[in-house]
Amino acid sequence: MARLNILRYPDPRLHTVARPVAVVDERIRRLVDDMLETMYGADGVGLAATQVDVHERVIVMDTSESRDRPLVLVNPELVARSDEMAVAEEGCLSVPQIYDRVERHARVSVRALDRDGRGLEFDADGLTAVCVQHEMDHLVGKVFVEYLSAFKRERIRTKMLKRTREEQRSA
Ligand code: GNR
Ligand code: NI
Repeated sequence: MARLNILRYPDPRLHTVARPVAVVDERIRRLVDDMLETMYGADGVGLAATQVDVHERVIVMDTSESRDRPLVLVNPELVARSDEMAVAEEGCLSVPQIYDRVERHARVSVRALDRDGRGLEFDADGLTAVCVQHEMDHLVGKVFVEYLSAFKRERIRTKMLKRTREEQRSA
């Protein structure tokens, strides 16, 4: 397994639309394992392949307190969404140290393939529902800051560029 580099906003590659996985083979399983190591290593609750510059529909998540319940979603689809919406504070490994409130469906029903290519279906609420929607946005090239006002987004973009520049200077 290996830890992968996570793209950082405003990297234009974060806006790539991922394509469906044709077969869940050894290559996909290796990607999944590397993504899990990367997610756990970065203390994240989720990671989309887009964030590691692989543009295929693969997500890993773990919203458990104990961090021992990995969830692998290949070709995820939302088969139902609640009318009820909920606002929660979100962060993103591609936009470190930025947190803001985003409104999403309170509950979703998810259909996907697992790490072995078997079908799975489940209902999610709370952080899991937030996380599934956040990760599925990444797969269509959308980052959570795009839900914020243009003013906030510009401020975040500037802050991130400045931080990356400073890090390069001190490296
Ligand atoms: O680690 C993460 N935490 C988080 C918190 C609230 C809402 C969404 C998330 S996802 C994020 C990891 C990440 O960037 N996934 O794409
Ligand atoms: Ni994210």
